[in-house]
Amino acid sequence: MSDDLISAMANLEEDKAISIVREKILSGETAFQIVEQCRKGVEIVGKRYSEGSYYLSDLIMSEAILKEVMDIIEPHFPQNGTDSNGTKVIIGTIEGDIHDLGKNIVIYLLRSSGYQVYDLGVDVPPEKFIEAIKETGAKIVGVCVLLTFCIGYVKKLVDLLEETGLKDEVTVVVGGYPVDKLVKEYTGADYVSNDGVKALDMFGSISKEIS
Ligand code: B12
Repeated sequence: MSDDLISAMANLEEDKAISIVREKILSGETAFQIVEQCRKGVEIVGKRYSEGSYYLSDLIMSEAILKEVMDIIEPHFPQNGTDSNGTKVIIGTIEGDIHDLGKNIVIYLLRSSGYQVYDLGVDVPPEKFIEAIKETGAKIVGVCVLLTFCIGYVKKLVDLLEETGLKDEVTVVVGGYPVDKLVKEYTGADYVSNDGVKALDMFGSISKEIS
């Protein structure tokens, strides 16, 4: 994987990043490959921020560049529409957290594969997920979390699902940068993923299982 886009994103070189993205599309790189390189670039932005060499304004800048890139590459994602049976999915970023770029990518991928997605937005309290499950009858719940101190709210959501007797009715998939096996164990979620493209296959298997 070439590093030019990763470093342009990491160094917040907006014009350079955009022109590299356009070149990559022309040379046949897929939208998936481009997203992954951008994700790696903003991961470096995050590292520099936590080390103190970047500021909040730099995080905001990385968001702006990533949004521009998404506008360019969105039409280049494949439109599958085949393996989902129109399965309903509820998705939202958990309470306390407003990061939504990754969630929006996942929503885009799901919709272009034929899923019926209900986007609850950001900073969503566990209770609101429960209401939405009852209203829509969705059997898959996607939860996005990037802030580690919000992972407790994901656990609260899974606990609430247990309490309301809905846990066996739905499959909970948690996604986001810090998500790993430990988060799965701690929260009681069914699946975790920090890669939106791989998550699409996961949604495909879940959809087949429940239909
Ligand atoms: C951009 C950014 C912001 C933007 C967010 C803009 C937006 N609309 O989302 C802004 C500037 C607003 C922001 C604010 C803050 N941020 Co911020 N931010 C980032 C940054 C640099 C990139 C995040 C991103 O968009 N990545 C790109 C996307 C594509 O990747 P992704 O989210 O991982 O998504 C992929 C997968 O995870 C997966 N996925 C994502 N969601 C889902 C959901 C499901 C269901 C599935 C299956 C898969 C899936 O698919 C995606 C595609 O592969 C990260 C650094 C990092 N390493 O992530 C810090 C980071 C997340 N932020 C951080 C912090 C601290 C903050 C602030 C607290 C800063 C502050 N002092 O105010 C605030 C918090 C605001 C809040 N209450 O949420 C920390 C969190 C540290 C921690 N341990 O919790 C990070 C890690 C930076 C750091 N290293 O310190 N941030």
